[in-house]
Parts: sequence; structure tokens; C-alpha cells
Amino acid sequence: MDFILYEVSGNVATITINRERALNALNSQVLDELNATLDAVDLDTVRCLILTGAGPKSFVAGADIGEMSTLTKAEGEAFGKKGNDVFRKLETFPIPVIAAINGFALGGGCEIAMSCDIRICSDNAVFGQPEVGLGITPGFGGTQRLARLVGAGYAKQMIYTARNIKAAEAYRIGLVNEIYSAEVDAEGNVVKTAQEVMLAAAQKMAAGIAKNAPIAVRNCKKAINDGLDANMDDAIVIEEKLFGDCFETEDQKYGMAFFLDKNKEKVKAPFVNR
Ligand code: CO8
Repeated sequence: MDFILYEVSGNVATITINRERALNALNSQVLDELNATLDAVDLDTVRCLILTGAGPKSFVAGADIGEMSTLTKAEGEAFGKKGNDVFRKLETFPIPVIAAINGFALGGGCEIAMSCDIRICSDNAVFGQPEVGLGITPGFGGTQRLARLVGAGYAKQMIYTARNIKAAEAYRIGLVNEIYSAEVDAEGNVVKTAQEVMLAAAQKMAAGIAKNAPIAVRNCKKAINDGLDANMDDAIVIEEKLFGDCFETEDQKYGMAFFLDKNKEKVKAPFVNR
């Protein structure tokens, strides 16, 4: 892999888009490598993924404008499909994915973040869908996911104006869940950068998710995702099936037996993912 780093620590894996000299812009090779990386995740071990970008400046500064600049209509559509297929794989990935956004999240960068389950960012993050300023529409799901996440009004404003927004505004409209700033000592020296603080928070959140019953967590993701696309009557049935699916698993039996056990000295064992 030239442009993707993959690290596993305990039950948490981190995928880093590593094309720093182009601010981690997504070209075809990055998309292919990301696709292959997702296919290779060992779901017996990994229970939560973190997606981030290399360097302190940019998460992903969009699709690669150089590569797109000479595309024909058919090639443009094919490039859009390539991105959409990978992003949809991320969105429907069986385990939760946290986007740890360390700077620019523009165009395809904002779109890939929106394909993740949870978004947190450092205070230098900048979000935007600048495509109409380049003569195209958002093409990796931006028109669809942004409207679903922040409502049609804000989505249309961001997309039509092509105006970038800072972390505080992204937080206000619900595009990110949390913003992290640098840790400074009493003299004002930076002890940890905002990026380091945010990545530590992402690891902590991921570890917190990973210690819960994995089959239940996966079923929650599927219930929320599938239910959002259904009417309430069908959505409730989706939940019922995924709720029922958890019963008779070893983790359900153990989790409930642990609660019911009145022995005060008991220590909770890790869930076994069965
Ligand atoms: N594509 C290719 N290269 C990029 C991109 C990009 N999206 N963004 C940055 N780079 C490169 C620059 O060309 C530059 O390279 P070099 O050093 O070789 O000149 C390097 O990264 C550093 O960038 P800058 O010098 O511009 O850094 P600045 O700090 O001055 O500016 C910005 C940072 C503001 C992020 C600026 O780089 C910028 O505006 N980048 C483009 C952002 C953008 O418009 N993104 C949206 C692209 S369109 C898109 O994502 C559509 C997705 C759907 C596609 C559907 C396909 C059909």
C-alpha cells in the first residue's frame, strides 16, 4: 500500500489516508487501497475502526482535482461510482467507524467523513462542499448524506454557496459530535496538539465501543442504518429482528447472567463475539 496505513491495537483498528503532500486527496489508487484495506479487516478481532488523515493539516482535501480535470462524462460517472462504492462499503461496514477529522474535510473529504458512523474533529477542521465552484456537483454522496445529516436547508446552503465552514459551525449544525483543542500547560506551552488530543479521544471512544457485546453493537448499526431508510412500521420490524437475533448468543447469556448474579466480588469478563 502506498497511501494507506493500517494499525491494530487491541480490538481497535486505525486506517490513515497517507498522501500528505496532496493533503490526502482521493485519487483512484487511494480509493482502491482503501477498498482493499476494508476487505482485509479481520472482523473476528477488530470491533471498531478509526479513519483519519496523515499530517496535522488535512483529513482529506477532496477527490483529486488533477485526476478529475480531464475526465469525460462516462469517466466522471465511473469515478463517482468508484468513490460511492467504497464509501457505501464504509457506511454499511459491519462494525462502527469513527472519523477523526484533523483539518480539511472538503468535497470528497466531507463526504467520506459523512459515510462514517461518528465524526469528531480537531479545532482546525474545515468542512465544505466546494464542488460547484469547480463546475461539478458533489459526487461521492454529498448531496444525499449532508441533507440527511444536517437537514436540507443547511445542506443546500453549504452546497450552493460552496462556502467552507469551521469546526464550531460544523458542531452547531450537527455535522460533528465533538471538537478537541490542544492541551496547554500553565505557561501556555502546548503539551498535546489538538490532533493528538482528538486521536486519543477517538481511541478512547473506540475502546469503549469495542468492550461492548460485538454482535449487539453490529446489530445496532444495522438497525439504525436500515431503519433510517424505512417508514416507521417497517423500521420497527427491522429492530425487532435484529433485537431477536441477539438472543441465544453467548454474549447475551453472559451479559444478562452477570447482571443477575448477586455476588459483589464478580469481575466482568470480556465479551467473546459469539
Ligand atoms: N486534489 C488534488 N490535489 C490537491 C487537492 C485536491 N483536492 N487539494 C490539495 N491538493 C494539493 C495541492 O495541489 C498542492 O499540491 P502541490 O504542492 O503539488 O502544488 C498540495 O495539495 C497542497 O495544497 P495547497 O498548496 O493548495 O495548500 P493550501 O494550504 O494553500 O490550501 C486547501 C489548502 C484550501 C485545502 C486547498 O488545497 C484547496 O482548496 N484544495 C482543494 C479543495 C477542494 O476543492 N476539494 C474538493 C475537490 S472536488 C471533490 O472532492 C468532489 C468529490 C466527488 C467526485 C466525484 C467524481 C466524479
